Amino acid sequence: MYLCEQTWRWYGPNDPVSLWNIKQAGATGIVTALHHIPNGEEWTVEEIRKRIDMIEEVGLRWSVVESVPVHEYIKTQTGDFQRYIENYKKSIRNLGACGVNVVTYNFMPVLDWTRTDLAYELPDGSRALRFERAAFMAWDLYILQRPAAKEEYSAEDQAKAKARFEAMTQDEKDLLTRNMIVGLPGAKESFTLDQFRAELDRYKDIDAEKLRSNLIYFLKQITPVADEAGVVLAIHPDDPPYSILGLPRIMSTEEDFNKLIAAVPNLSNGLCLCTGSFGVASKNDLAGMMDRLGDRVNFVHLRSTQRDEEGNFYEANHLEGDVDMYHVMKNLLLLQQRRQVSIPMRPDHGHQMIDDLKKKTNPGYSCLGRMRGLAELRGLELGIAKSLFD
Ligand code: CS2
Ligand code: MN
Repeated sequence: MYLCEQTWRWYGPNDPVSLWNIKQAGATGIVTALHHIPNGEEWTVEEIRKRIDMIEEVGLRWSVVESVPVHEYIKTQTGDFQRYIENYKKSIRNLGACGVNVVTYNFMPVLDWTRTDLAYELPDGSRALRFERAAFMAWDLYILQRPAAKEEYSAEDQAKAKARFEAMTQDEKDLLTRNMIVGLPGAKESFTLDQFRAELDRYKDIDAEKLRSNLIYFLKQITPVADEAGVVLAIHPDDPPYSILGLPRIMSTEEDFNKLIAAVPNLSNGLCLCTGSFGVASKNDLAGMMDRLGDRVNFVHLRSTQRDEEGNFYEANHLEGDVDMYHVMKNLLLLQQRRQVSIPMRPDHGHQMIDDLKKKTNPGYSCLGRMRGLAELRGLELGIAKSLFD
């Protein structure tokens, strides 16, 4: 019987959650990146080996890279992007040579995941990441002051944003800006407002079709190298799964992913099925995607979100919220039996809770909330597995 490989994201030696903590949480695989290497530069065999040694010293294994970041020049095809693609190829070859075989990446312009609140208090006193649409629009219209924003929001939305903005204190505005743009662990960059405007500006002539063709160009170059190096890729979906700040988004639905496969059929062209990201759009049928896209699912992020009619959402407990985790897990289990492999899975984010409330933790990546998530998920998986196959 094939069960998931239980993995855990670790930000490297500076992560307040240590490798021993992770071992005690019961994960066996590590998901990490060489965050100290500047975005776009080659990951050398030497640096990769150092990291492997650290991980293996406590009896864990480096299962998945998350992420080898894709430089903005590659996404926009500007500057010396071809050099960055060559570096990306080298990093993939080096990872493959060292036996690290799954590489996650995303192709979201400028920002990785976007939230307005990184410490939203839930009724049980734990804290979650949240996207509040009115605060987001208020930031876009009145703090960032993006010129096109006015044409993109309805009069009703603009009124909501205005009221929300006027009710904010200066401290709240500053915090909102920090949450939006100053960079999250694992995110690529941190910006000032002006730098951020300049980053957005790079995309003024890039619509979704152009961005998609840039991604396809990138994949056409990278996948043959990955195929040869024994590495599989896993593109992470957009979070949230729709366009924000006028930026194009091209990995928000099942159809988006199918287009990539049609354009670049190489076997290494795969998906990171992140239920929390895709799940924000109610039209995404997550359990069905697990089944239909299964042959290309190389990595799985399990978490849930709770949406409302206003377009807000917060990250719910792993087995609660809108994601139908039971059917997602059931199909993941069936998929693993069909393919005869264990697929790496990690609890993607968790609430800040219990003693972690007193600690400085990486937003979404404190220990105890993820430990709760992983424990629930492995129990769910084992329960389904035993009832199906025992
Ligand atoms: C992650 C993403 O924390 C998260 O939600 O799933 O930040 C993910 O690491 C990147 O998008 C992958 O490149
Ligand atoms: Mn994810």
